Amino acid sequence: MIPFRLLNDASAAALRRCLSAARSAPAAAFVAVLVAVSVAGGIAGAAASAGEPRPQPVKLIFDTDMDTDCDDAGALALLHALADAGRVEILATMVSSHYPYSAPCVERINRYFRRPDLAIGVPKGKGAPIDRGSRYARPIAEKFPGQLKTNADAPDAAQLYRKILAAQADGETVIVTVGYLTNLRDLMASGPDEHSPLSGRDLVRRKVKHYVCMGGRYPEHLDPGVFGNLKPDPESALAVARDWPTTIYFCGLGDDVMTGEPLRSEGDDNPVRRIYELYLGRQPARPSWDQIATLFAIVGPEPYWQLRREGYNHIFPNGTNQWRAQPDDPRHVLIEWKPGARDRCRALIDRLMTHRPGKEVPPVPATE
Ligand SMILES: [Ca+2]
Repeated sequence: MIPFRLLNDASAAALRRCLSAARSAPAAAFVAVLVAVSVAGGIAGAAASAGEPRPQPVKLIFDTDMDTDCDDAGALALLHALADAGRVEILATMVSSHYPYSAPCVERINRYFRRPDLAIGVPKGKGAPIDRGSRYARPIAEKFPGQLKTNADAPDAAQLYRKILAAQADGETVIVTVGYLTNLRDLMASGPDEHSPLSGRDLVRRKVKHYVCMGGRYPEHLDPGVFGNLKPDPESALAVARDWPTTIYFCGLGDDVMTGEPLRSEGDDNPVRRIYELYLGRQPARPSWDQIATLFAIVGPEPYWQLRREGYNHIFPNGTNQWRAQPDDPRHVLIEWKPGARDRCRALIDRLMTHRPGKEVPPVPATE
């Protein structure tokens, strides 16, 4: 609640100044004290009557695979809803997949939500295998209008990260990955260029507030089958977990948070509805891994989550993982549910996923 605290501190300081003035000029200052008290009370009252103080929008880079699962599309819809609510400024919607229609699919969703020009970068080097496929990305790219024909039309993600981060104030940008960690590995490995004299890692250290990683399961995930976000490109996952210079919030929640059913009553012009249809077939809903990480990146832990700070996320060479109590790595933080929060969070995700561009956004908890 930083803005609220600042407001109260500022009001208290104004009040102290008036009280001090009152000792030397009692009559005029008495009026000033009354004004100060009523202004302070009035602003605080307005904030309280609105339910919560209005936080500053989070400056966010969203990074998605947008290929094998449909929850990426749900997360991108939720992101646009929160941008329409003034809670987030979307700096870019990066793509970590080599599947050729993933970037066009992201662009089509951005266009539906009236942000057709959002920056999109894709990995140009090594990463997850290209043959992971997608049930929906190509049909969406072909049915809905847009500029990108394939990923080849989009620029290099690491370079785009550098350009965007260099232009931001220090320590303000939040990154969330709901796909592979390929672009972040490439960003950290990048060198000085026309955007910044800093190495990629130093640029991240200076500009990135923290990073939210949807990846792995907790306390452990030892199934070697290649699915999820860490195993398709384990080298990148290992490099980022080891070398990332700011806090990483790891999130593996979502298995039992089924969402997407209300999308069925959305119109044909909604690509997110179509993606869920193409992915799910006759299934009614899908887990919400990517939406949860994205929501956390924007609203912070309150009111749904608590943080486990001790320990670290041990990632094995094949991308499987295990949260270990020792040694403690102060950069690694695990996101866990607060008791009873899951159903309320699920309802909010469904409401945000069915947001229509230009329409009012349902109430969202204040940023911690
Ligand atoms: Ca994903």
